[in-house]
Amino acid sequence: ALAKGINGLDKIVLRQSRYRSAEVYLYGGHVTSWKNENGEELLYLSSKAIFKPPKPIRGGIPLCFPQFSNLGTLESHGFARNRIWEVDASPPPLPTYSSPNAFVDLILRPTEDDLKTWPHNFEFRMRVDLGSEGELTLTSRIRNTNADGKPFTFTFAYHTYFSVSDISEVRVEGLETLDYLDNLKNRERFTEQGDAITFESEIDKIYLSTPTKIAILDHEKKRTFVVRKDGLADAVVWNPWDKKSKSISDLGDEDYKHMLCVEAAAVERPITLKPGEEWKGRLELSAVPSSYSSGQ
Ligand code: TA6
Repeated sequence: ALAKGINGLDKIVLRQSRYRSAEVYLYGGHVTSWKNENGEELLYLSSKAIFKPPKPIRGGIPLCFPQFSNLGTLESHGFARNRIWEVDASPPPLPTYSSPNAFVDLILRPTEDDLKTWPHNFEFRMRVDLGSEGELTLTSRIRNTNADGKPFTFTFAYHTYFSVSDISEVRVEGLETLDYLDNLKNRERFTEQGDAITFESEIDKIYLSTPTKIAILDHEKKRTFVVRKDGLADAVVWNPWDKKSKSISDLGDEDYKHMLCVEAAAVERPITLKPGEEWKGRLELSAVPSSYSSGQ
């Protein structure tokens, strides 16, 4: 059901139990909240977030499409995150869903103006599903609906902001020994050495062809986020740290201590779709007590 969110923007509240819930704004098709059975917020959302088009919402899960980052002709991270999406009343069936009340199907089609800057017709459908164990699944399906016979190419990311208690106590497992492009060094390619990733300064790396499972261990909270992804080869890890944070007006100066972006993405090898073709990219997030998190 639709509800009114901040600044009167429409949002959908998904609920599995009294506290277990998620919220999705039609503005951006943007997940802004994901709460566990104790009512604890699992996503970071900036207290300075501006819920006003055309500024994308800072935090939650921004959708980067049809261009990840600012490498390309479009605005940074593309336009999907600052368009008003619609509820998709008759979505094509997906194989499984967890509960009739706890999912929503959204759709984005290009506006006339979008077609001027990115001249491709598409249908971007996304299902947001809150499972009975509190897992949050986002399934995106992007179809080329060009009538002119032309293929199109895009990059993509679920730019998820996780809430963490203290960034210097956090480690990420599943990316060690992988190649990455370092966004702080002109996207030069390096190989990650040794152990799990820990954080003591600004990081902005695109890990290439990663395993489908990545874990974020929050030592202080004794919580592990498990990220599972499908159709998205890469994973971006971003934390702006103190100096960069000060240049981001809708991010609190100290907020970098309590957030970490781990983003399921398709960046190194852009996706190309011919007319009629569809791409699917799936993200599944779960949050479990740390003691249960080891193993695959
Ligand atoms: O995913 C990392 C990144 O591309 C960084 O380079 C950083 O700029 C961040 O996203 C936030 O971008 P935004 O356009 O939302 O300010």
